[in-house]
Amino acid sequence: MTFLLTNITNVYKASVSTNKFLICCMQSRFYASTNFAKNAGESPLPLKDEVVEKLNEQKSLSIAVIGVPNAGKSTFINNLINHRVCPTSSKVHTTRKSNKAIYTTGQTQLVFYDTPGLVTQKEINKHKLEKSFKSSYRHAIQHADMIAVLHDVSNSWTRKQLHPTVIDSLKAYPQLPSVLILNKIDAIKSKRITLELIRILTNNTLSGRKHNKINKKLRLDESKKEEESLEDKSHFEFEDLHNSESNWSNFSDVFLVSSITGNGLNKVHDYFIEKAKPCSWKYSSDTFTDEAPEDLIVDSVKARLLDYLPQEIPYTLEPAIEYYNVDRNTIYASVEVVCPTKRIERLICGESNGRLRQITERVTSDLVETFGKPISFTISTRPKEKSKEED
Ligand SMILES: Nc1nc2c(ncn2[C@@H]2O[C@H](COP(=O)(O)OP(=O)(O)O)[C@@H](O)[C@H]2O)c(=O)[nH]1
Ligand SMILES: [Mg+2]
Repeated sequence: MTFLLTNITNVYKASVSTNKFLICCMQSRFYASTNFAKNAGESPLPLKDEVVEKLNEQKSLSIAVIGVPNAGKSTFINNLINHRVCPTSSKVHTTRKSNKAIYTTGQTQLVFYDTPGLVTQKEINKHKLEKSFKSSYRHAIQHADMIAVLHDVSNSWTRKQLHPTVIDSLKAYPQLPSVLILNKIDAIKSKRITLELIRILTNNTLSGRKHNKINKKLRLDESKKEEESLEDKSHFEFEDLHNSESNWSNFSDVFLVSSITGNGLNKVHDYFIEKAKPCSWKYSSDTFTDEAPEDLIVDSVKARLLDYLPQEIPYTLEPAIEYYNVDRNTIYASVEVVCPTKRIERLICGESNGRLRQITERVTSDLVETFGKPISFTISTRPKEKSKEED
């Protein structure tokens, strides 16, 4: 039986040589291994009929979460299932594939496809993204039972229209039910703006019992409109967009959430559970991702490099796993970041390796949350030219 480490420890080792920097970080958190729960009861094996019955009770639902980069898709999934499975960053990701986050509660298994953000051809060129970027996005939708469009309402330039690729995807899979999730509502002060947005983005199709409350509120606001001053121009911005081709009339439901504060997430969680259909699970109940741990680690490093480095630099870096092993329930891993030049390497490391230390700490703490295990983790850097010389 594996169990318990009750303290938090941080140990840093920094070795500095002319062109190789290494930061090592060890962290552990209070956690319980799933083996503990499994072994604790020592209950006898269930009879065959009981097993069949249990399988019959199983329900599942796959949800493709789509939206522009930085809409908050990964944060939404992580906080909805209360487990950091998807790496997050404040900058546009370069994740090329759809990651799956698997969540099992009671008899229900939800499978979320965290799709790479939709991008324009210009962005694909700019960040040198591969062609597979687009196809992995399509793959996710093809395998889903439902589409959840995550829309960032904090950006006043883009919030009034759904991204054209979102509309195209919804049109391409009309048989799939879709929901609209307005994210980052913490950034909107006026409720009226939110309600107008719902109306615009759904082409004014909020009707029926489910939306009565919202409709009533919208009607009330309509009557208030004239009385209000011009301080908030949002009505006028919105006028032209009614029935626009850039919005969607067939959303089954609309949710308002703040993925970062957790506001509204419970409702979406319960909704997905309710929509799950009888179907045997694709994954065992303790699986939370189908991604290899090595890939998850590299993706987490990529995401945090974006947070800590300026402009385009993180996109030029090539992190790769150097070492991965699990020993006595502790993960030992190291990632090497190949830098295009020595100058960029110095930039990543920062003065006295301070920046590299910060990045390592941050990734380590992300990984502890992801794996639920203590981890000894290092990041090393080397300039690309060096390897050429050596070769
Ligand atoms: N204010 C606010 N920020 C959010 C919210 N959800 C996500 N973010 C931030 O938006 C950025 C992008 O989030 P991420 O989940 O990586 O977006 P993705 O590219 O769509 O997966 C991060 O800096 C998040 O902290 C939210 O509800 N409110
Ligand atoms: Mg993401």
